[in-house]
Amino acid sequence: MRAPLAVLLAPCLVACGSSGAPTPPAPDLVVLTDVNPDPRIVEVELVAAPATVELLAPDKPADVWAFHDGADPDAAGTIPGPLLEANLGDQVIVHFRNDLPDATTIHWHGLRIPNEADGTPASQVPVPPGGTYDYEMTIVDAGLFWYHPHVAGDVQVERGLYAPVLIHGGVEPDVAADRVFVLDDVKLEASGQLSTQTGALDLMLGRRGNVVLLNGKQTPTITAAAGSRERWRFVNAANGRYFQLELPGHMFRVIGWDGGLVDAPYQVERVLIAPGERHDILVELAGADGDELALRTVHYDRGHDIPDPGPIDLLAIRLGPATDPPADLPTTWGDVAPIATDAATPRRSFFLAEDDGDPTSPVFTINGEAYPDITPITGASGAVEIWVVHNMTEMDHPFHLHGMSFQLLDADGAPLAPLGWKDTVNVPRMTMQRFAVELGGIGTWMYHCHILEHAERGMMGELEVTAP
Ligand SMILES: [Cu+2]
Repeated sequence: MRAPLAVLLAPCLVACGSSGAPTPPAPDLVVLTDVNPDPRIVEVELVAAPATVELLAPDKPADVWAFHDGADPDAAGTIPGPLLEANLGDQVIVHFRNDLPDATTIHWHGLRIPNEADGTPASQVPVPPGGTYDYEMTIVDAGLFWYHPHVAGDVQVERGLYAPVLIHGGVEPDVAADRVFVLDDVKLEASGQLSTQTGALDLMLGRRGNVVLLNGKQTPTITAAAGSRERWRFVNAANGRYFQLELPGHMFRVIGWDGGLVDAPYQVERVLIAPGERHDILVELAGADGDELALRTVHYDRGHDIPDPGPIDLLAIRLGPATDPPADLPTTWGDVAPIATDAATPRRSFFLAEDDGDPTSPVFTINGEAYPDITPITGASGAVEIWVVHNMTEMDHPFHLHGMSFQLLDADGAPLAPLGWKDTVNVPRMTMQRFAVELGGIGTWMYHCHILEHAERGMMGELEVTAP
């Protein structure tokens, strides 16, 4: 169970920096307008529509699909789409309008919300062109989440339909800035337009772009005070690319994962973020006024002999004059009680397989079935299960479960340290990952590989949660 709401509700409306002044959540992110004056209700109008953005260069526009703020008559579509920002405990109402030429839905990745708001073809009829749908939810988790379509996800997300969700609440460490970074890559023609070429390798590996983006920009620059502590929250919105982040000369203090803060932060030199995953980190920016640092992604071997392109810079950090050193870190973090399991806890096994006999149409399966020709699994709300995901293939697959979060277990079934909430876990090739999950709300929830080409070519299943 999570901590009681009263403990977690922090009076933090935009971002809690040490100065007390709101800090921008990220370079070039726009925030959805809350049209409801009630401080406990966030009510927004969201539109998906064709748009034009500049991804390659200012004079090379790309025709994309993008979200924009329907409450702002001057809003234009952006990549990423506008940030949805709320506080723990808020009621969120999203009035969605589809101005695309194709049907779509919005899935709120990682949020534990009612099934009818989950935004999949299993939970609603897709919204036709010109149609509308209202997503209503009460927020029970703080952290970074994201939203994207769940119809032809490989195509629609790649065209630009993805955006972050930031939920404030819980422990707030003293930081000079609290920033959201959405990572993606995109395949562009020399003209700047989105490539229409999807090759056999794209289908096999997940579509890989030739341009890497942070908040929709190639290597944007931020400024920060030398010696300051910043909080960086990352989401990987790419179809297939894995990001392995490093800031040379620095350590990252990981304080949270997909579903909120871990119970005990830990330090690493590199952070691996598979598609769909989030990481919440603290970094203390060492250097002097005038220095420039580079956050970059380095190669991660996820199988099938994908070549190493060398480090790719994601973000430039320009250091300004030093300010007062940050306050001490909190002594307590996420209040995460372990999901109790024992030898009698039911186990479910999932075998991930790929058939690339015909490389132009690879098929990906779970337990021998390719979506939509699958047999749903069923369980009762509140039941605790151990899921064992066996990756029988030559490449990694990030396994995502809708509507509920889980806790990673070791090979013997004991909770792994630190304790934290995950909704997407990378399962390296030819390995097995266990996790404990308490089945959530009643309804049909999807689980799938978050390499979207794999999900749309079979590696997806359905869990029907019934009344206890
Ligand atoms: Cu996969």
